[in-house]
Amino acid sequence: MYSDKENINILTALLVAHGVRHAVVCPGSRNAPIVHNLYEAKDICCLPVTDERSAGFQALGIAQATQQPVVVCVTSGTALLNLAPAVAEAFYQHIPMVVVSADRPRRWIDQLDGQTLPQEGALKPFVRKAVALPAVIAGDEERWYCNRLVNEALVEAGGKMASLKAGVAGPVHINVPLEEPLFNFNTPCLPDERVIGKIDKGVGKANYSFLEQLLRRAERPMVVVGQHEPINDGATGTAILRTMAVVVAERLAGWPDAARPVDEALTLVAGDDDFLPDTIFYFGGTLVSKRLKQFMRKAGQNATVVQVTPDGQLRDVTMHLDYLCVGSLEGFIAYLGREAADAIGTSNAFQQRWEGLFAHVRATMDDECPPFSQLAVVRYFEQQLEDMEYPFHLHYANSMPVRLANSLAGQHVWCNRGVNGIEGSLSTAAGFSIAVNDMVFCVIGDLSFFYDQNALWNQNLKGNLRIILLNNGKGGIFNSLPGLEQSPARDTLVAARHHTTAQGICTQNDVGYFKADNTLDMQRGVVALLTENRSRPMLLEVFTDPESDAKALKTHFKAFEKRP
Ligand SMILES: Cc1ncc(C[n+]2csc(CCOP(=O)(O)OP(=O)(O)O)c2C)c(N)n1
Ligand SMILES: [Mg+2]
Repeated sequence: MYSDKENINILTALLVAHGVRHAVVCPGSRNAPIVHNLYEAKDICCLPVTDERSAGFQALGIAQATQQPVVVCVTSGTALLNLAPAVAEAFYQHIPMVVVSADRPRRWIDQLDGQTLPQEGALKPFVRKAVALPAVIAGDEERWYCNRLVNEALVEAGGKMASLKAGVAGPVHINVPLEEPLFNFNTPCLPDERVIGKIDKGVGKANYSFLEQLLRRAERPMVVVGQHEPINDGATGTAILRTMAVVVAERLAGWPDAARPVDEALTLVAGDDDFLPDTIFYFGGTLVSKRLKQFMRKAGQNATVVQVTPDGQLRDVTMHLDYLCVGSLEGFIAYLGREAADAIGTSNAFQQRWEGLFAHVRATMDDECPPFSQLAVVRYFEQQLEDMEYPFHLHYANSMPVRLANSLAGQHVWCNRGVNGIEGSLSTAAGFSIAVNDMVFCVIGDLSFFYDQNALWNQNLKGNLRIILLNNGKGGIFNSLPGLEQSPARDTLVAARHHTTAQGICTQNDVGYFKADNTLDMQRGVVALLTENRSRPMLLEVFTDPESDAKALKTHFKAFEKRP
């Protein structure tokens, strides 16, 4: 029988799954339930050592000899600190040692309780990863969190799949706070835990051949690309990937194909399992679309999910990650171009289904005729851009602008999507425009613009910076949060409603200023912005009504609620 503590059972199941076969255990009451579980797990051989300092070095020796990750399990308090010398040694020798420390619940730290000191991060400089598990698992999301933390630590230690070589292995620390009662052992078996494997067989080819095999084996493969710089090279590899998998890429992804408006497509296929992939390859950074993340989470339940990152950092966006593969999209494209030319033209029914879907979305959007709103401005601007023959770069600010870009932009879009702040979008576009001679367009909302107006206080700005200010007099995004309309504070305090215009700011900073509050003036303004020759920046301020903005967007998505 195992402990009744869920966090300990998740930990034990994953230690076994990640290849731990030896545990050096030190005496204590708080860690006794963990030691009990290690004893019960028949795959793990336990070795008792009282002196924790020595226990750490004995674990080091076992790991050296077996080339497997070894656990050293201690109780709370100074017991943990006594492991520091061995952990430091393991760090510089790249030895996979897994420190498991029992702890009191957080609320008892620094309250003069017995054998208690701040344990989280106590070994920080000398471990590859330190995690603190939840004390109590309350619900599915916390269960996922606990599983993910243990996987993260064991992947970093260099457990299952990772080759134990310099740079990819080393000590990690898992701190386990435990609530009393500690000693109930009535759980008959360990849970069946999701195991994340790390594919890191050295730079390049080996990792990519793993991806290629998975891609060829999949019946319904989907490549999802998050934020990524424009992909300009590797036309052959791109073409191969396109025929081997459905590629779902937002406009921030730099994927070189025609628009594939993902929110619209996913609205259309909601609930239709024929569109679910059996394998998901996730490249790049953040995703804008909440629908896409939810879709990946649903699909991930029954799909193999691989995340490919250059830095080997695990980000469990889908909540169902199976493999973390070290590599890059450019690297994989180049690899496919060299090694997988035979795959060209192999698109299957699943891909054709998705291609048909995107074609339908594009056709529906072409026929759309939105009323005057932010949506109509961005739509018109993007349509006019298609006819421009000069090179340009698109910056969209956070909030509604980047969401509109996701639906309507024809090209790669830059956006501060690392943390989604509204404070620096204009400054980023301004800096970009100083560094290039191409045209740089920045589409930005009013709060983001007025927040960052100092970006225009810069003598080095040139005529290549062109700004469309979508002024709806507040944070319009707060109109789209269901339930918030019940609060009388929504408009004035949450959405910061105001009546400011940018005219004075433009005059003060020698920025050309145009304004529009109707379709005709907006269209004239956009054309001027795209075509006028100027030595200083230009700005078009378009005034819209936030209610009309929200309504236009609602109507837009309504068209995708029913399949043809
Ligand atoms: C630095 C920072 N502060 C606050 C927020 C929260 N926030 C997200 S969107 C938003 C409103 C943005 O309004 P606006 O730029 O006018 O765009 P709109 O929603 O009207 O399209 C705010 C305040 C944030 N993302 N970053
Ligand atoms: Mg606004």
